[in-house]
Amino acid sequence: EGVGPQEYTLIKMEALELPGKLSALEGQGKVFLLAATLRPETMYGQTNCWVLPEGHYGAFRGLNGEVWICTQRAALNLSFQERTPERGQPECLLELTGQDLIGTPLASPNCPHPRVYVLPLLTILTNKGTGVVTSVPSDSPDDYTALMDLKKKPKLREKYHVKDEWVLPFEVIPIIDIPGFGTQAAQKVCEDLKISSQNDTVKLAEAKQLVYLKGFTDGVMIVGPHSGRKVSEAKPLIKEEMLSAGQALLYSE
Ligand code: A2H
Repeated sequence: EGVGPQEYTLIKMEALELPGKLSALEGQGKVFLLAATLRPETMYGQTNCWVLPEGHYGAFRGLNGEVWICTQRAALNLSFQERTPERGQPECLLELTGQDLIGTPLASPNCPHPRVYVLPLLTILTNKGTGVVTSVPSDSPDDYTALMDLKKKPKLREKYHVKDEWVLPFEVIPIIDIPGFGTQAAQKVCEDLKISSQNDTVKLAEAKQLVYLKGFTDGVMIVGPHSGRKVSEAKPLIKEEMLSAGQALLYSE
């Protein structure tokens, strides 16, 4: 944990349908899941979205008549950062669990798939970010391992009512070349360290450290409008593009 505040980019992942309990939001405006990331330049590699199945979430009144889904804690922080209509009093339209969100189809900025799905990640912390994470298995060891767990374990899919078609068609998308690690750095590091599941938290922390530092300092984008540029140069540009297009917002805690 660092000392100063952490600034996240919140990626607005739009619900394309409102299945199950979410149908109560019909007619309330566009509905977005807000995914907190430190790596806005990696959105070209998104394959799904993660929530904690037993986590508590809410659908809150956001700006411009939109509905934003995140934890209560994040909604309160957003309201004090002048990013909801009423300072200090985020309006909760609907209480949800992570399980209620699983299977929701989403459209996300810079994502090559027109729709990706909300899936369960068991290591999400609800006291960090928004409790919603966008999944980039090419560059995040957590995301890679959790996606492989779901692909390899039909029982795990069954337990969280995850349909095969929300997982099996989605492959790792190479987006960044890291000298020495290649274009699927998360996979390489997870294999090198022999990480066997998302619960292998000690090794995953080591893997994250390795890929994260190397990716930022030596990585080169191989997709998108900044292809050929270093990650460290592309990152602020891509972040600014999404912010000014209204596809993302800033959040700190
Ligand atoms: B990152 P830090 Cl490609 N619980 O985004 C668990 N993990 C969370 C979270 C939560 N509540 N909120 C955000 N995160 C994840 C992309 C990414 C991320 C890549 C590579 C590394 C990476 C795609 N997922 O993070 O503890 C989010 O995943 C490695 C550090 O605040 C967010 O950025 O340092 C990162 O962890 C924030 O972690």
